[in-house]
Amino acid sequence: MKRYIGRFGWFFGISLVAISAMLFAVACEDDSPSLEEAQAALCGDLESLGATLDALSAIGSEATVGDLQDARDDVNEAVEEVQSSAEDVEDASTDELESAYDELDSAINDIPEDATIEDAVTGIETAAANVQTAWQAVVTEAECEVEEPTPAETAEEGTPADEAAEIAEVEETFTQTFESDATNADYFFAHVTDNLITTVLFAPSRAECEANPEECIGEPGTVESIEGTTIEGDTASLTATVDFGVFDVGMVQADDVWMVDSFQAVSDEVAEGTPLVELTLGEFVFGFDDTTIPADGNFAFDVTNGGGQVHEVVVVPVAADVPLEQALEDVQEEDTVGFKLFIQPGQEVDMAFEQPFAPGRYALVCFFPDTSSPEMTSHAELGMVNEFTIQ
Ligand SMILES: [Cu+2]
Repeated sequence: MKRYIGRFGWFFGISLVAISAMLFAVACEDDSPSLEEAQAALCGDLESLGATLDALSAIGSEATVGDLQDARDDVNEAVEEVQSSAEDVEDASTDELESAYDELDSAINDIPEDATIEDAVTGIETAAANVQTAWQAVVTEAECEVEEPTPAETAEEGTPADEAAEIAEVEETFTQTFESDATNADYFFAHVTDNLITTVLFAPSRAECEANPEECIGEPGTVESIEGTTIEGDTASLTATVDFGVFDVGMVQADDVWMVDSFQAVSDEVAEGTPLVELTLGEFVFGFDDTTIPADGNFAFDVTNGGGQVHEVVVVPVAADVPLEQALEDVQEEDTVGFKLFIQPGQEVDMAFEQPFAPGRYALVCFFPDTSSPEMTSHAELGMVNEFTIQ
Protein backbone atom coordinates (compact mmCIF):
# COMPACT_ATOMS: atom_id res chain seq x y z
CA MET A 1 0.00 0.00 0.00
CA LYS A 2 2.97 2.25 0.28
CA ARG A 3 2.57 2.92 -3.37
CA TYR A 4 0.68 6.08 -2.60
CA ILE A 5 3.74 7.57 -1.03
CA GLY A 6 6.04 8.83 -3.67
CA ARG A 7 3.64 7.64 -6.25
CA PHE A 8 3.66 11.18 -7.39
CA GLY A 9 6.23 10.21 -9.91
CA TRP A 10 7.58 12.63 -12.39
CA PHE A 11 9.16 11.21 -15.42
CA PHE A 12 10.95 13.08 -18.06
CA GLY A 13 10.52 11.53 -21.39
CA ILE A 14 12.97 13.50 -23.47
CA SER A 15 13.10 11.47 -26.52
CA LEU A 16 15.70 12.57 -28.91
CA VAL A 17 13.59 10.74 -31.37
CA ALA A 18 15.35 10.03 -34.54
CA ILE A 19 13.47 12.17 -36.92
CA SER A 20 12.44 10.03 -39.77
CA ALA A 21 12.91 12.05 -42.82
CA MET A 22 9.74 11.12 -44.54
CA LEU A 23 10.28 12.95 -47.69
CA PHE A 24 7.40 12.35 -49.92
CA ALA A 25 8.62 13.52 -53.24
CA VAL A 26 5.82 15.47 -54.71
CA ALA A 27 5.24 13.86 -58.02
CA CYS A 28 5.70 16.55 -60.55
CA GLU A 29 3.55 15.95 -63.55
CA ASP A 30 5.16 17.06 -66.68
CA ASP A 31 2.58 19.59 -67.80
CA SER A 32 4.95 22.37 -66.81
CA PRO A 33 3.41 25.50 -65.31
CA SER A 34 3.84 28.85 -66.97
CA LEU A 35 6.70 30.95 -65.69
CA GLU A 36 4.23 33.19 -63.89
CA GLU A 37 2.56 30.27 -62.17
CA ALA A 38 5.91 28.81 -61.23
CA GLN A 39 7.05 32.11 -59.82
CA ALA A 40 3.88 32.50 -57.77
CA ALA A 41 4.27 28.95 -56.44
CA LEU A 42 7.87 29.64 -55.47
CA CYS A 43 6.92 32.88 -53.73
CA GLY A 44 4.16 31.08 -51.84
CA ASP A 45 6.57 28.39 -50.72
CA LEU A 46 9.13 30.99 -49.72
CA GLU A 47 6.49 32.70 -47.62
CA SER A 48 5.71 29.41 -45.89
CA LEU A 49 9.40 28.86 -45.28
CA GLY A 50 9.59 32.34 -43.78
CA ALA A 51 6.85 31.37 -41.33
CA THR A 52 8.70 28.24 -40.24
CA LEU A 53 11.86 30.31 -39.71
CA ASP A 54 9.78 32.69 -37.59
CA ALA A 55 8.62 29.80 -35.49
CA LEU A 56 12.17 28.52 -35.09
CA SER A 57 13.48 31.90 -33.96
CA ALA A 58 10.59 32.28 -31.52
CA ILE A 59 11.78 29.29 -29.53
CA GLY A 60 12.85 30.48 -26.12
CA SER A 61 13.85 29.31 -22.72
CA GLU A 62 10.51 27.69 -21.96
CA ALA A 63 10.59 25.38 -24.94
CA THR A 64 12.31 22.04 -25.14
CA VAL A 65 14.96 20.59 -27.36
CA GLY A 66 12.13 18.51 -28.82
CA ASP A 67 10.31 21.71 -29.81
CA LEU A 68 13.46 22.84 -31.52
CA GLN A 69 13.64 19.60 -33.47
CA ASP A 70 9.98 19.88 -34.43
CA ALA A 71 10.56 23.41 -35.68
CA ARG A 72 13.57 22.17 -37.64
CA ASP A 73 11.41 19.51 -39.27
CA ASP A 74 8.94 22.17 -40.35
CA VAL A 75 11.78 24.21 -41.81
CA ASN A 76 13.05 21.10 -43.56
CA GLU A 77 9.72 20.45 -45.20
CA ALA A 78 9.38 24.04 -46.27
CA VAL A 79 12.91 24.09 -47.72
CA GLU A 80 12.04 21.06 -49.81
CA GLU A 81 8.92 22.74 -51.11
CA VAL A 82 10.97 25.76 -52.09
CA GLN A 83 13.57 23.55 -53.73
CA SER A 84 10.93 21.78 -55.73
CA SER A 85 9.11 24.89 -56.88
CA ALA A 86 12.40 26.65 -57.69
CA GLU A 87 13.16 23.97 -60.26
CA ASP A 88 10.43 25.44 -62.42
CA VAL A 89 11.81 28.95 -62.20
CA GLU A 90 14.81 29.71 -64.33
CA ASP A 91 17.68 31.43 -62.56
CA ALA A 92 16.22 30.68 -59.15
CA SER A 93 18.99 28.98 -57.26
CA THR A 94 18.41 27.37 -53.91
CA ASP A 95 21.89 25.90 -53.52
CA GLU A 96 22.89 28.28 -50.77
CA LEU A 97 19.60 27.81 -48.99
CA GLU A 98 20.05 24.06 -49.08
CA SER A 99 23.58 24.13 -47.74
CA ALA A 100 22.59 26.62 -45.04
CA TYR A 101 19.76 24.31 -44.06
CA ASP A 102 22.11 21.31 -43.96
CA GLU A 103 24.31 23.19 -41.53
CA LEU A 104 21.34 24.04 -39.35
CA ASP A 105 20.26 20.43 -39.46
CA SER A 106 23.63 19.18 -38.27
CA ALA A 107 23.81 21.90 -35.61
CA ILE A 108 20.51 20.63 -34.24
CA ASN A 109 21.65 17.02 -34.48
CA ASP A 110 24.81 17.94 -32.58
CA ILE A 111 22.88 19.20 -29.56
CA PRO A 112 24.06 17.01 -26.68
CA GLU A 113 21.35 14.92 -25.09
CA ASP A 114 21.69 16.68 -21.75
CA ALA A 115 21.82 20.21 -23.19
CA THR A 116 19.54 22.85 -21.71
CA ILE A 117 17.27 24.65 -24.14
CA GLU A 118 19.31 27.82 -23.62
CA ASP A 119 22.48 26.03 -24.70
CA ALA A 120 20.66 24.47 -27.62
CA VAL A 121 19.28 27.79 -28.85
CA THR A 122 22.69 29.45 -28.54
CA GLY A 123 24.31 26.54 -30.32
CA ILE A 124 22.18 26.90 -33.43
CA GLU A 125 21.96 30.70 -33.55
CA THR A 126 24.51 31.21 -36.29
CA ALA A 127 23.20 28.38 -38.44
CA ALA A 128 19.63 29.67 -38.10
CA ALA A 129 20.70 33.19 -39.07
CA ASN A 130 22.49 31.81 -42.14
CA VAL A 131 19.34 30.04 -43.28
CA GLN A 132 17.47 33.31 -42.90
CA THR A 133 20.08 35.15 -44.98
CA ALA A 134 19.92 32.47 -47.68
CA TRP A 135 16.14 32.66 -47.61
CA GLN A 136 16.31 36.41 -48.12
CA ALA A 137 18.62 35.94 -51.11
CA VAL A 138 16.19 33.58 -52.83
CA VAL A 139 13.29 35.92 -52.08
CA THR A 140 15.16 38.85 -53.62
CA GLU A 141 16.32 36.86 -56.61
CA ALA A 142 12.85 35.52 -57.32
CA GLU A 143 11.41 39.01 -56.85
CA CYS A 144 8.85 37.80 -54.38
CA GLU A 145 6.92 40.21 -52.24
CA VAL A 146 7.24 38.32 -49.04
CA GLU A 147 7.28 39.75 -45.56
CA GLU A 148 10.49 39.34 -43.69
CA PRO A 149 10.44 36.86 -40.83
CA THR A 150 9.79 38.66 -37.55
CA PRO A 151 12.31 38.15 -34.81
CA ALA A 152 10.68 36.78 -31.68
CA GLU A 153 11.37 39.88 -29.58
CA THR A 154 9.24 42.13 -31.75
CA ALA A 155 6.19 39.87 -31.61
CA GLU A 156 3.27 41.79 -30.18
CA GLU A 157 2.36 40.95 -26.65
CA GLY A 158 -1.15 40.31 -25.53
CA THR A 159 -2.38 39.09 -28.88
CA PRO A 160 -4.47 35.91 -28.94
CA ALA A 161 -1.63 34.05 -30.65
CA ASP A 162 0.66 35.22 -27.91
CA GLU A 163 -1.71 34.02 -25.24
CA ALA A 164 -2.09 30.65 -26.91
CA ALA A 165 1.67 30.32 -27.00
CA GLU A 166 1.86 31.18 -23.30
CA ILE A 167 -0.78 28.60 -22.46
CA ALA A 168 1.10 26.02 -24.50
CA GLU A 169 4.25 26.92 -22.59
CA VAL A 170 2.53 26.51 -19.23
CA GLU A 171 1.08 23.14 -20.21
CA GLU A 172 4.34 21.94 -21.67
CA THR A 173 6.22 22.95 -18.54
CA PHE A 174 3.78 21.09 -16.33
CA THR A 175 3.87 17.98 -18.49
CA GLN A 176 7.64 17.87 -18.72
CA THR A 177 8.05 18.49 -15.03
CA PHE A 178 5.45 15.94 -14.04
CA GLU A 179 6.93 13.36 -16.37
CA SER A 180 10.43 13.93 -15.03
CA ASP A 181 12.35 11.56 -12.86
CA ALA A 182 15.83 11.69 -11.36
CA THR A 183 17.42 11.34 -14.79
CA ASN A 184 16.14 14.81 -15.53
CA ALA A 185 16.60 16.32 -12.12
CA ASP A 186 18.03 19.61 -13.41
CA TYR A 187 14.93 20.39 -15.44
CA PHE A 188 12.72 19.20 -12.62
CA PHE A 189 14.27 21.38 -9.93
CA ALA A 190 14.26 24.40 -12.23
CA HIS A 191 10.49 24.02 -12.65
CA VAL A 192 9.14 23.32 -9.17
CA THR A 193 8.72 25.73 -6.27
CA ASP A 194 9.82 25.06 -2.70
CA ASN A 195 6.14 24.83 -1.84
CA LEU A 196 5.64 21.91 -4.19
CA ILE A 197 8.72 20.18 -2.83
CA THR A 198 7.44 20.29 0.74
CA THR A 199 3.69 19.81 0.25
CA VAL A 200 3.63 17.30 -2.57
CA LEU A 201 7.00 15.56 -2.61
CA PHE A 202 7.10 15.71 1.20
CA ALA A 203 10.77 16.58 1.32
CA PRO A 204 11.88 18.66 4.33
CA SER A 205 13.61 21.11 2.00
CA ARG A 206 14.75 21.67 -1.56
CA ALA A 207 18.31 20.88 -0.57
CA GLU A 208 17.34 17.52 0.87
CA CYS A 209 15.24 16.70 -2.16
CA GLU A 210 18.11 17.60 -4.46
CA ALA A 211 20.47 15.48 -2.40
CA ASN A 212 18.36 12.41 -3.04
CA PRO A 213 16.54 12.98 -6.33
CA GLU A 214 15.75 9.34 -7.02
CA GLU A 215 13.66 8.95 -3.91
CA CYS A 216 12.36 12.50 -3.81
CA ILE A 217 11.23 12.88 -7.40
CA GLY A 218 10.05 9.32 -7.49
CA GLU A 219 8.61 7.15 -10.18
CA PRO A 220 7.62 8.33 -13.63
CA GLY A 221 4.15 9.85 -14.00
CA THR A 222 2.05 10.34 -17.08
CA VAL A 223 -0.03 13.34 -18.02
CA GLU A 224 -3.07 12.12 -19.92
CA SER A 225 -4.78 15.43 -20.56
CA ILE A 226 -4.88 19.05 -19.45
CA GLU A 227 -7.95 21.25 -19.30
CA GLY A 228 -8.96 24.76 -18.38
CA THR A 229 -5.56 26.41 -18.42
CA THR A 230 -5.81 30.06 -17.43
CA ILE A 231 -3.07 32.59 -16.88
CA GLU A 232 -3.29 35.70 -14.76
CA GLY A 233 -0.11 37.68 -14.59
CA ASP A 234 2.54 35.49 -13.04
CA THR A 235 0.21 32.70 -11.97
CA ALA A 236 -1.52 30.00 -13.95
CA SER A 237 -3.90 27.19 -13.12
CA LEU A 238 -4.92 24.07 -14.94
CA THR A 239 -6.66 20.77 -14.33
CA ALA A 240 -4.60 17.73 -15.21
CA THR A 241 -5.67 14.14 -15.62
CA VAL A 242 -2.67 12.02 -14.72
CA ASP A 243 -2.14 8.30 -14.24
CA PHE A 244 -3.49 8.43 -10.67
CA GLY A 245 -6.38 10.86 -10.88
CA VAL A 246 -7.48 14.37 -11.67
CA PHE A 247 -5.80 17.31 -9.94
CA ASP A 248 -5.83 21.07 -9.87
CA VAL A 249 -2.40 22.43 -10.58
CA GLY A 250 -1.11 25.89 -9.71
CA MET A 251 1.86 27.34 -11.54
CA VAL A 252 3.87 30.50 -10.88
CA GLN A 253 6.26 32.39 -13.08
CA ALA A 254 9.55 33.91 -12.01
CA ASP A 255 12.17 35.33 -14.38
CA ASP A 256 10.12 34.09 -17.34
CA VAL A 257 10.25 30.52 -16.10
CA TRP A 258 7.05 28.70 -15.18
CA MET A 259 7.16 26.47 -12.14
CA VAL A 260 4.74 23.95 -10.70
CA ASP A 261 3.68 25.31 -7.33
CA SER A 262 0.67 23.35 -6.10
CA PHE A 263 -1.08 20.09 -6.79
CA GLN A 264 -4.37 19.24 -5.16
CA ALA A 265 -7.39 16.96 -5.26
CA VAL A 266 -10.50 17.92 -7.22
CA SER A 267 -14.09 17.12 -6.32
CA ASP A 268 -15.71 14.10 -7.93
CA GLU A 269 -19.08 14.49 -9.54
CA VAL A 270 -21.66 13.04 -7.22
CA ALA A 271 -24.76 11.53 -8.81
CA GLU A 272 -27.91 13.40 -7.92
CA GLY A 273 -29.65 12.00 -4.86
CA THR A 274 -26.51 10.34 -3.50
CA PRO A 275 -26.24 11.14 0.24
CA LEU A 276 -23.06 12.90 1.36
CA VAL A 277 -21.33 11.70 4.51
CA GLU A 278 -19.15 14.27 6.23
CA LEU A 279 -15.58 13.12 6.72
CA THR A 280 -13.05 15.33 8.48
CA LEU A 281 -9.31 14.84 8.21
CA GLY A 282 -6.86 15.96 10.89
CA GLU A 283 -3.61 15.02 12.59
CA PHE A 284 -3.97 12.09 12.64
CA VAL A 285 -7.60 11.12 12.46
CA PHE A 286 -10.53 10.40 10.18
CA GLY A 287 -13.58 11.92 11.84
CA PHE A 288 -17.08 10.91 10.84
CA ASP A 289 -20.34 9.96 12.45
CA ASP A 290 -21.06 6.23 12.06
CA THR A 291 -24.78 6.81 12.14
CA THR A 292 -24.63 8.99 9.01
CA ILE A 293 -23.50 6.10 6.80
CA PRO A 294 -26.51 4.86 4.81
CA ALA A 295 -27.33 1.21 5.41
CA ASP A 296 -27.55 0.50 1.67
CA GLY A 297 -23.91 1.51 1.20
CA ASN A 298 -24.77 4.14 -1.38
CA PHE A 299 -23.07 7.42 -0.47
CA ALA A 300 -20.21 9.78 -1.22
CA PHE A 301 -17.89 11.50 1.23
CA ASP A 302 -17.84 15.24 1.72
CA VAL A 303 -14.20 15.43 2.78
CA THR A 304 -12.77 18.41 4.66
CA ASN A 305 -9.13 18.66 5.60
CA GLY A 306 -9.31 20.47 8.92
CA GLY A 307 -5.68 19.73 9.70
CA GLY A 308 -2.42 21.39 8.88
CA GLN A 309 -0.88 18.64 6.79
CA VAL A 310 -1.71 17.21 3.39
CA HIS A 311 -3.84 14.07 3.65
CA GLU A 312 -5.31 11.37 1.48
CA VAL A 313 -8.26 9.03 1.86
CA VAL A 314 -7.74 5.42 0.82
CA VAL A 315 -10.70 3.07 1.23
CA VAL A 316 -10.06 -0.68 1.34
CA PRO A 317 -12.20 -3.65 2.37
CA VAL A 318 -10.74 -5.48 5.37
CA ALA A 319 -11.41 -8.81 7.04
CA ALA A 320 -14.00 -8.83 9.80
CA ASP A 321 -13.36 -9.88 13.41
CA VAL A 322 -9.68 -8.96 13.67
CA PRO A 323 -8.12 -5.82 15.06
CA LEU A 324 -8.00 -3.14 12.37
CA GLU A 325 -4.21 -2.87 12.45
CA GLN A 326 -3.88 -6.57 11.80
CA ALA A 327 -6.58 -6.54 9.14
CA LEU A 328 -4.71 -3.79 7.29
CA GLU A 329 -1.56 -5.86 7.12
CA ASP A 330 -3.26 -8.35 4.84
CA VAL A 331 -4.71 -5.75 2.51
CA GLN A 332 -3.66 -5.86 -1.11
CA GLU A 333 -3.42 -2.61 -2.94
CA GLU A 334 -5.56 -3.87 -5.81
CA ASP A 335 -8.41 -4.25 -3.31
CA THR A 336 -8.65 -0.47 -2.95
CA VAL A 337 -12.19 0.67 -3.73
CA GLY A 338 -11.43 4.36 -3.81
CA PHE A 339 -8.75 6.94 -3.11
CA LYS A 340 -8.46 10.68 -3.06
CA LEU A 341 -4.93 11.99 -2.92
CA PHE A 342 -3.43 15.36 -2.03
CA ILE A 343 -6.22 16.95 -0.06
CA GLN A 344 -4.58 20.17 1.04
CA PRO A 345 -5.15 21.86 4.43
CA GLY A 346 -8.45 23.70 4.38
CA GLN A 347 -9.64 21.95 1.24
CA GLU A 348 -13.12 20.45 0.90
CA VAL A 349 -13.80 17.88 -1.83
CA ASP A 350 -16.45 15.34 -2.68
CA MET A 351 -15.25 11.78 -3.02
CA ALA A 352 -17.57 9.51 -5.00
CA PHE A 353 -17.34 5.75 -5.45
CA GLU A 354 -17.90 3.68 -8.53
CA GLN A 355 -20.66 1.67 -6.93
CA PRO A 356 -22.46 1.41 -3.58
CA PHE A 357 -20.48 -0.42 -0.91
CA ALA A 358 -21.36 -4.10 -0.69
CA PRO A 359 -21.96 -5.43 2.82
CA GLY A 360 -18.64 -5.75 4.64
CA ARG A 361 -16.02 -3.97 6.69
CA TYR A 362 -14.04 -1.09 5.19
CA ALA A 363 -10.98 0.78 6.40
CA LEU A 364 -10.09 4.43 5.79
CA VAL A 365 -6.32 4.96 5.72
CA CYS A 366 -3.89 7.79 5.05
CA PHE A 367 -0.36 6.76 4.15
CA PHE A 368 1.06 10.23 3.68
CA PRO A 369 4.16 10.98 5.79
CA ASP A 370 4.16 13.15 8.88
CA THR A 371 6.15 16.12 7.63
CA SER A 372 6.67 17.37 11.17
CA SER A 373 8.79 14.38 12.13
CA PRO A 374 12.24 13.73 10.72
CA GLU A 375 11.34 10.06 10.40
CA MET A 376 8.43 10.89 8.08
CA THR A 377 6.33 8.30 9.87
CA SER A 378 3.19 7.50 7.92
CA HIS A 379 -0.04 9.03 9.15
CA ALA A 380 -1.47 5.51 9.32
CA GLU A 381 1.11 4.51 11.89
CA LEU A 382 0.25 7.60 13.90
CA GLY A 383 -3.37 6.54 14.06
CA MET A 384 -4.87 7.87 10.87
CA VAL A 385 -7.04 4.82 10.26
CA ASN A 386 -10.74 4.32 10.83
CA GLU A 387 -13.44 1.97 9.69
CA PHE A 388 -17.10 1.53 8.87
CA THR A 389 -19.25 -1.50 8.23
CA ILE A 390 -22.11 -2.04 5.83
CA GLN A 391 -24.42 -4.73 7.23
CU1 LIG B 1 -2.97 11.95 6.52
